[in-house]
Amino acid sequence: MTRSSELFDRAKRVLPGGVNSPVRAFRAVGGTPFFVAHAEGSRLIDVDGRSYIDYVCSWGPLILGHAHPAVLEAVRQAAQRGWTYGAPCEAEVELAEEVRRRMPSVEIMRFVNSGTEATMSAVRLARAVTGRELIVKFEGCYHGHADGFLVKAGSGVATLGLPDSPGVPAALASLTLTAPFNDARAVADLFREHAGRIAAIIVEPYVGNAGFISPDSDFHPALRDVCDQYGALLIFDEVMTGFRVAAGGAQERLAVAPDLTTLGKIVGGGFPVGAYGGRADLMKRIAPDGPVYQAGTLSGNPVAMAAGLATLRETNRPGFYESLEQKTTRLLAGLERAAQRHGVAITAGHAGSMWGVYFTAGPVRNYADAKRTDTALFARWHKAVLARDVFLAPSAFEAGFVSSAHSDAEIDFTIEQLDAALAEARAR
Ligand code: KE4
Repeated sequence: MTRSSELFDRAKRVLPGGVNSPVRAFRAVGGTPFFVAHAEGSRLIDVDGRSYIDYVCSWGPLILGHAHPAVLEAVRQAAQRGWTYGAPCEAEVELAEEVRRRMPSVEIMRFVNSGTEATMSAVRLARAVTGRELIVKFEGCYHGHADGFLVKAGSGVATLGLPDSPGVPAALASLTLTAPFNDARAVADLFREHAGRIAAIIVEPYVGNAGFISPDSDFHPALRDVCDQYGALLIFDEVMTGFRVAAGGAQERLAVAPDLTTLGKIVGGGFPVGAYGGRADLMKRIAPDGPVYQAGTLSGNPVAMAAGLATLRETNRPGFYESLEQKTTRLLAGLERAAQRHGVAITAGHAGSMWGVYFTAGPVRNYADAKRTDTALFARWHKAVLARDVFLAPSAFEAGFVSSAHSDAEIDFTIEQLDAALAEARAR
C-alpha cells in the first residue's frame, strides 16, 4: 500500500472521487493518482518519494516550472505586506498594464479568480452590449464549468464521456449553439439561421481541451468576418493560450484581434487569477462604470498579482519563447521518430510550448476526429510512461506543456521513455 493510495482512500471519504477537479482522478487512464509532496522546477515529487518530469504544469499556469525563485520571492515580499486588502493596490494596475502591453486588444480588463469566472463574465458582457442571448461555442472546447458552457464541452467533460452535465437547465443550454471547430461554413449557417440573435462566438484559438487542435489558417479570419457581418462579438478564450503560444498569446500568433479576451493560468503564475478584457467601449459597460455587474472578494489580491507579474516579467527575457518552442519541437520530433519505428500512427501538434498527441494517422481537425482516435492505446501508453517517471496529462483530451525549467537533458530522457513506453503499450 503506497502512501498515495492510502491518501486516495482517505480523500474519497471527503472529496468527490477523491479530487478537487475531475480530470485528476485518472479515470480515463486507470490506476491511482499519485499525491504530491512537493514540486520544484520541472519535477513533481510524490508522497512516496518518486520524482516525475511534469508535462502537465498544473494544466498550463507554470510556464516557468514549479516554485520558480523569482515568483517565490515576489510572493513572499507581497505576503509580508498582507495578502488581500479589499481595496485597490498598485500591483493590480501594474499587472493590467503588462497584459495590455502584451495584448493591445485588451485595452481595459478586470481581474477575477479563475478562467471560469473570466469566460462567464465576458459572455454576460457580450449579451448586455448586443442585447442578444445566443452564444456560439465549438464542440470539444472547454471554457470552464459555468452552466452555459457545459454543452458538448471538452476537457474533463470529454474525458469522462459525460453527456454534458445534469443540473444545467435545458432553457439555458438551448442558448448555446455549437459547431465543429475549423468549420466556418457551419458557423455562417448558424448566423444565417439565428440572424440578429447571436451575441458572441467564444473560441479556444488553439484547442487545448480536446487534445491539441490547430486552426486552419482561414478559420479565425472567417470568425472575425462573420462577427463583423452580423454585429456579434468575437471572444478569444486565451485562458490556456494566453502568454503560452506567444508573448502576446494566440491573437499575436494568428494576427486576429478579438473584441474580448479571457485569460487565466499563466496570468496568475499558478495563483488563482483569471481576467477578461478588450475594447474600452465594451469594458466601460462593466460596473461600476456601467450597469453590467461582476464582482469578487479576492479579485486582484496583491499576492496573486505579484505572482502573475513576476511570471510575465520572466517570460519577457530575450529568446524565452523561441527556446521553449525549440524544446517542444524536439520533444515531438523524437516521439514521431519513435512512433514511426514502432509502426504506430500518431498525429502530433504544437503551438509554442503547448502540444498534443493523438493515436491516429490524422488529420485531427475537430472534436469528432479526436474522439475517433485510439484512446485505449493512449491510456496504456500513459500508464507505461508514468511508470518511467514522466507525467503526461491523464487524458487524450488534454494538452501538454513544456516549461523553461525542462532541461535539454530531460527532453532527451523523456523521448527515450516515450519511445520505450510506446513499444510496451503497442505490444499489450
Ligand atoms: P478554470 O476555471 O479551471 O481556472 O479555467 C477554465 C478554463 C477556461 N478556458 C480554457 C481554455 C481552459 O482550458 C480552462 C481550464 N482548463 C482545464 C484544463 N484543460 C483546467 C484543468 C481542470 O479542470 O482541472
